[in-house]
Amino acid sequence: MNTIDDLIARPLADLGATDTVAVSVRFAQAEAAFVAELGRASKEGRWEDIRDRWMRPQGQCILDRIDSNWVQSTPATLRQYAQLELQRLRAFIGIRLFASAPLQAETSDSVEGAFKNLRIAFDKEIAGCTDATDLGVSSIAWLGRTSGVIKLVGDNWLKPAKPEVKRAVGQALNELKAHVEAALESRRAEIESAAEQTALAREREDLSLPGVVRPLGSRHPLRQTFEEIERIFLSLGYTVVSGPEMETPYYNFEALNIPEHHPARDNMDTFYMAAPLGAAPLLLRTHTSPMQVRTMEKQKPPVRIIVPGKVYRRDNPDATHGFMFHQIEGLAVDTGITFCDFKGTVEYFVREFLGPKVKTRLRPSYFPFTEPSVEVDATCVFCGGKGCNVCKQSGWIELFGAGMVDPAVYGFVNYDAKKFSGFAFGLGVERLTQLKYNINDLQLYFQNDVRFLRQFA
Ligand code: 2NL
Repeated sequence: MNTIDDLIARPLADLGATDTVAVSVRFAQAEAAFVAELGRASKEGRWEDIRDRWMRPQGQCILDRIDSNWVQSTPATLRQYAQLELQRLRAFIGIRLFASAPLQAETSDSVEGAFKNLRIAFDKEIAGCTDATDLGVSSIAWLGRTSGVIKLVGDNWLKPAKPEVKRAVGQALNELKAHVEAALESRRAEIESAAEQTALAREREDLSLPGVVRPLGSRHPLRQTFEEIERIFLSLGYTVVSGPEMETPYYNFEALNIPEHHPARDNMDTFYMAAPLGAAPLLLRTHTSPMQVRTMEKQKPPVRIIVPGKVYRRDNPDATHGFMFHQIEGLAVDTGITFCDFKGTVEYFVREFLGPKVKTRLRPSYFPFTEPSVEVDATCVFCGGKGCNVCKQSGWIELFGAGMVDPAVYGFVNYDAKKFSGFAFGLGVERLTQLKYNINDLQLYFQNDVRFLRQFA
């Protein structure tokens, strides 16, 4: 059985030198043991036994044994704390024994004296309360329904009081109870407002402190190029559209005049998704052209769109290759669009993008979806056309591919190829960014190294 004697036998030193909570728990156990013993003993009218056991014989009563076995044997760091706990326990027990002893009062004056003692003890206790927890403990100690001091006084003083003093005892008890309640309440208010004051002081903003600098970050160079190119084509009346990165072979190849086994598929080897048996396979788009086809399916000319986005081709990464890159493709279809409109648009774009001094030239090329097809070159932005390492001494730099839309493509989207004509182009965003900023390694775009990225802030 875990009696108070067992408890006392175990020194606090076992607890570890820093644990005040463990010390408090021990004292709370002792207090609970006392309350239980007193409750049992009072019913049998044996309160004196309890008093003798807990307080009387010097050095042998429980409180003195707690002092020597717990407090004195406790490491120095905890001793002061344990001493306070013991002091509290002594007061607690003293008051309860006092309230349990029959009232030795023949006159109302002596009744007053007895109650005054309780009141002094209470006032002292409540003055020592510094927080809501302390107050809660005191509130239960005094007002607790089963073993609070007020209840003990009611049982032990009021109930057995002689008729001559009963009225005075009742009145004094009511006054004490009212005092206890009011004092607890006002002390609670005091503690709360003090806590609020401290919190306010702590939380007050000091407007003279320097602000917190939050790094803003910057747009990725590729994003900057996207936005620059979009701005140029928006100013020409184009609309920006985007679409899925997962496509069907029909939109990525067939509708663009690239049938199966066409050699143009060779350099567009790409990533196919596993499809359920019998279902059409899906692939990662190799260019953003599928979205132009989708737009033409939905919309009759005039069409003026650019389609920015990610595209994928199976490739081994190095300074000039990656398995993913960014494209902006453009498409203009209307009645009477000629190669001349195409040239004018290309020149306007290149001058807006690289500056007014840059000249352009067109070289014949091949794409399955355009006829004729061209490569657009610009005079080298690094040497002004004189010849340097970047342009391999030619004075020209290849910018992008383009051409007049092959009439075969119109067949797939139900456009009348006799009525409508147009041009299309495909810009590599990495390449154009590289030219503008003289970046020599494609992989730098995707490594997220802030030393690289900060240069474009
Ligand atoms: C390049 C060249 C090009 C197109 C893309 C296109 C789209 C449709 C119809 C006709 Cl729907 N053409 N796109 C045309 C010429 C060139 O891209 O070097 N891309 C990185």
